[in-house]
Amino acid sequence: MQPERNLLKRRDIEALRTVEAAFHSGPLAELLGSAPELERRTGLTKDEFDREYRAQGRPVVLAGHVSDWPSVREWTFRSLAERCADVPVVVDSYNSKAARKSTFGAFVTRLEENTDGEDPIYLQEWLYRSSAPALAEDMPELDIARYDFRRELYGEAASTNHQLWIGQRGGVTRLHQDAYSVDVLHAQIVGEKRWYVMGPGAELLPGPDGEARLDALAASPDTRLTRFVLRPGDVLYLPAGWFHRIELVTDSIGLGRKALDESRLRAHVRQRIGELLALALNPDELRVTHSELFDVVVARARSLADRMDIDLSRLRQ
Ligand SMILES: O=C(O)CCC(=O)C(=O)O
Repeated sequence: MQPERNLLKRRDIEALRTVEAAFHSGPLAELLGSAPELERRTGLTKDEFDREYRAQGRPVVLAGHVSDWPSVREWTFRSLAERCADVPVVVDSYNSKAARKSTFGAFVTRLEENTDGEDPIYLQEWLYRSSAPALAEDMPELDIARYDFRRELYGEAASTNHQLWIGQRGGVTRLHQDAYSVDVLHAQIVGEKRWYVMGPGAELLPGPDGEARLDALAASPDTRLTRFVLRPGDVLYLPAGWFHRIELVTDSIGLGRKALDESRLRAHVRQRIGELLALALNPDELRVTHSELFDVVVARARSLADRMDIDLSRLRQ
């Protein structure tokens, strides 16, 4: 496999650290203060959304789009802990050193006790439908996401394999593009999150001395940096390929709902099959290219197989 030159696309720890540091000092960090807000629209109909945003690949925040969801009106950390006390979860799964197994109840108790602002804890990409499916009733299907072509590919159950992101003020999800060419539709349920977003053409390349050219990233029109805060009831639409980094402004619960545009079907299938084959045949390479996220990739594959009733244990025979 060719090594990826764009540091924004690499998932090894060195590249992740370089990119994360760029948000704290240097040319990119300086640009953050003057970055424009993403457009916010209220009361958009599905047709307007399709025409003005999806068809044109333009990101947008649909302000208050799901304010009437039961989850947005009723959920608290405590009420969820009571409903899912014994459900197994992996906390801080995006950080290979901090990742650990817990129960959802113990995770919330730890979050409530961890009040000194140090090392905020974050339950990232919880594929809750496999272990706590009843929660889905409080997050009805999004009208604007009906185009999700994964229904045709995998069936209803697998295509609704959404993720909850539940964490503590100060928690961060580092900059990434979503895998498998899917669009991001992220619904904010409890609390507030600040998003930093860059266009799919953003590039951070090494210069002749091997150092990352942060000045070129900050100066390029392809970077298209915006920042904005999502509040309860808001839904973010981010077309496939857009980079995003998230900071929790308060303790926060969000729902990551992905959708595959039919026009990206070929890229989606290529990436999914490529990843499954790499997992089955060459996991060592994936461990290197995805050193921080290897277990997350395995969890995604397991969860998809589970939702499709595929018994992966046969693979090992
Ligand atoms: O909320 C977060 O921390 C990350 C969410 C995300 O990356 C997504 O929904 O695609």
